[in-house]
Amino acid sequence: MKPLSQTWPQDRAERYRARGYWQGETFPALLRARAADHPDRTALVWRDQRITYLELNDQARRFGAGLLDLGLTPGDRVLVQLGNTPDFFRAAFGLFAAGLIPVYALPAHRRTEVEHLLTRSEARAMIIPDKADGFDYRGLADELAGAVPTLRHVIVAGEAGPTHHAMIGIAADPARLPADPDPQAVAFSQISGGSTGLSKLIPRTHDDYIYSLRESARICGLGPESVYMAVLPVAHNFTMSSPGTFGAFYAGATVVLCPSPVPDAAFPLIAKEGVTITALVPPLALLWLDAAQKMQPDLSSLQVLQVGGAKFLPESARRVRPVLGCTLQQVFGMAEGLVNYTRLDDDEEVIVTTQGRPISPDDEILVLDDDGQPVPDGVPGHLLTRGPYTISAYHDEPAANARSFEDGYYRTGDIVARQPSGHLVVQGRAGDHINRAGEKISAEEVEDHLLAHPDVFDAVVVSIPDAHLGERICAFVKPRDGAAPRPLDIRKFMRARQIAAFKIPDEIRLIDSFGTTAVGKISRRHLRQQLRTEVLADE
Ligand code: J2J
Repeated sequence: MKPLSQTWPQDRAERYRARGYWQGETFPALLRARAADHPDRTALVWRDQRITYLELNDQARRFGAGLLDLGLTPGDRVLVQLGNTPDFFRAAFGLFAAGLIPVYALPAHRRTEVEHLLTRSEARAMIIPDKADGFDYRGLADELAGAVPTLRHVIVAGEAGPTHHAMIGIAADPARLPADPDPQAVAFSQISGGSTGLSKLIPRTHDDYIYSLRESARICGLGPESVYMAVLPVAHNFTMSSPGTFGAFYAGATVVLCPSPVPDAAFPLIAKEGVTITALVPPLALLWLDAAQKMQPDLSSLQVLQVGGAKFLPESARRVRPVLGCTLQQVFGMAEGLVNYTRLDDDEEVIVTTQGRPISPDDEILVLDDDGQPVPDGVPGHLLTRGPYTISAYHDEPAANARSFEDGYYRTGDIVARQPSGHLVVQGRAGDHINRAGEKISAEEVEDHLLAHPDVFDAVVVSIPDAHLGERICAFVKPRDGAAPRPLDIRKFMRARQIAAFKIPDEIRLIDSFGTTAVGKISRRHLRQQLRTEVLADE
């Protein structure tokens, strides 16, 4: 098994320690400390359940010990594909306590993505729900059990079948848990949004991630009295760490798990639980703004609405304070590391027109032109960054690492303009991914699925600006000679390939040829740009 690691050059590591960023904290110690300091405080609220810090810590530790009893050993990877329920946190903190390494998948992922992540991480076990949103995760796990040689255990949060373990039955004496891990060791793997091909594994260490949580909690004003509501998937880096659920735990605050992002569910919960801060992607923020204008809900407890994951346009951003009565915080982050926030006391104009500035004084930011030369402030360029919580390599991806990292800097693929204050304004992407309501989708990956269709000769996938989603997926399909596939059938075909639903094109346009500049003679990137421009000219 290839170990997961993440390292920084010695001089930078020493600096980050000397400046107090890396304090040697670890996840098992963090939750244990909160449980010791304020055992009875509510850590999690879910439907009618309230779970204290003491209970969460105990349940997680017993579960972690039970996993070791199953035969898993520290360092083993465990895929976690759970939604916004307390089991996600029992699983994550149980794994931390046992020295096992969670690899987070999204609930929307299907066989293709899950198999890839299991294989890439050489996972020994996976933790899944029984059923959620009409999908039976157990059936998928059974299919994968034969396909992924390393996979030994399927653990079901809910009703388990004969070939699975029930999560509830896995428990043992925490005395058998190992000593706390090395703070420099990898705590878990996040996954990349993927601009080329399938997701890559992003190993994050205890020290680096906890630094970003601690500072995020401070920047977002979290304290023990704060109530953070998780609306977006909890496995997403934004919801986990900016400051997210883990940042809330860091601050000893309460996390409320919202069963659905729609205003009918979320607004009453905000009032009932006194939610002080929550986080949305732009399309949801727009939905909430419109609903709040109609419904006049009681949102008086809400102090901060964070919006991030995709660009929130100033016209929409401007509506947040008057309509919701709270401060907007724009968040521009990435699972690879760097996170930017507008500060709560920034001028309103800065809050509505920028995507914030970095967490750390040691986040090094480069904005470069196409030739790699720095551009002056205010001029858009490619954003590169390195710092105390930004990775310098994906797990076991030599080709992608050569493309994405240079001299310790991560090439974010984002085009930004920096203001003299250090605030960044996101202008777009250099690469070919589609940011559909905050979900990042690789054009190449969707094209590959389309090309597998027997009637498809070639396919080019582009992002099109969309009033609701921010961007939508538009696929140009050139059929094989004599074939006339219907868009409906192409969609059905893609669904049958068991991929996350958010990757199915919103629009499929059949096309006779890709113009005079034949495919193969110019780069696909260029072709995508050309087609995108044509669509925009039509609209
Ligand atoms: C424009 N583009 C944005 C923003 C992310 C906090 C918040 C978000 C993420 C996230 C995260 C954007 N405006 N406000 O991990 O901790 C686009 C950029 C970026 C990519 C990263 C966090 N906020 N983006 O979205 O790994 O293109 O992380 O490079 O999913 O989302 O996506 P992801």
